[in-house]
Amino acid sequence: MNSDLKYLKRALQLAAYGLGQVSPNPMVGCVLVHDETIIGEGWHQQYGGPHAEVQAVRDAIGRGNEHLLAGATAYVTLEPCSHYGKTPPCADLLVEKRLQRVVIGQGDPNPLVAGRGVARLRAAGIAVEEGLLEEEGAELNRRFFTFFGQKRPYVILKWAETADGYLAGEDGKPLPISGELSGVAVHRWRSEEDAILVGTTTARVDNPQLNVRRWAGRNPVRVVLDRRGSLPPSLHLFDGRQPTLVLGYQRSSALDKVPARYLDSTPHPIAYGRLEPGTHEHEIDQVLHQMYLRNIQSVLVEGGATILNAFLERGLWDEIRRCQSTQKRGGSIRAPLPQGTLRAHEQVQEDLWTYYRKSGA
Ligand code: AOF
Ligand code: ZN
Repeated sequence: MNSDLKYLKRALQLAAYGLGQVSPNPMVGCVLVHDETIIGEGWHQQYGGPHAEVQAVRDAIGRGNEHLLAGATAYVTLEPCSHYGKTPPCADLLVEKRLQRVVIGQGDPNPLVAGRGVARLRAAGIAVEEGLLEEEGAELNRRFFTFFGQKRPYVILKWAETADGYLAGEDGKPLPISGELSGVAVHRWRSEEDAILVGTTTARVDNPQLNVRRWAGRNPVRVVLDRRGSLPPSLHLFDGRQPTLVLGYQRSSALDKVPARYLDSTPHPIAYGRLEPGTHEHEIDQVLHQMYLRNIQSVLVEGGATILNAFLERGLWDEIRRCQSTQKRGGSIRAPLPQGTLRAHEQVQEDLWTYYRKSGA
């Protein structure tokens, strides 16, 4: 393997440590190399925290390698930023430390940066090579690229079905389908996405909390579709413990009963997003757009059948995670038919998980 690729792959490995910690920022890694030796490395560890390049420079300094930065090569998985955001521009830092060469995995689609980071480096006389690790980077940051490329969050559909293909029992009540370890995996997945979405029936019948309890990680934004604003205020969803977005054609009457301190306040606001009746826009497009407007880059759709099928019919989804138990239980609500390209099977205790990607993706 050529050594540029070798160091970029190392940087990508570091970037991946940011999963579940950095969104809506991308996962980014950086490796600094002098004379075929790594003198410092780092990754973007936390949303709002220092970027990968800053971490790597600090690491080099901490190791007593500051004098080696001038003339070194920086390997960064994403184009170094050029804007004053939560932190000053990384491109400026690389210029200031007099790096000689910068090798970049792929460009940054964020309009605040796109191309400007590279232009700034070149203007300072730094040799820049771009686009050496696009495919792997696009896979790692698929949420971030979908958000900027398609102007909607990345959509993961998740459901658990019985061996005979049901989502819910005869009475419409949830069935205990997946086992202990599958439950832990689902909580880990919740911590990896910006939002979880459920439909009205699931909210009413299951009364879910939609938080991360069985894994140490961030809570996602809860999003609930409440078309006619009919959900009762007693639901966990309205407890103000987590940011919550209620989407409907009518403002939910539950919102009038929610204590004022929860409504559009920090840290845990409950917000209402209006869906417009009678527009040509499909409901699912509107649901995703409301999330896009709030900078939500990914969403785990946890049911029920109506909303899962709506996403499938509209073709607006990116991944499916389907859990099949070994037990037949009979039921009333049939599980959706998965589509797309089968990527992997995973046996988790008694459960078989199957992962699909949209064909062509
Ligand atoms: C980099 N290195 O490690 C990351 C970058 O609000 P801020 O200041 O954190 O900026 C966020 C934007 O910066 C984000 O949308 C993306 O364009 C870029 N992320 N850039 O040079 C990094 N995480
Ligand atoms: Zn930066």
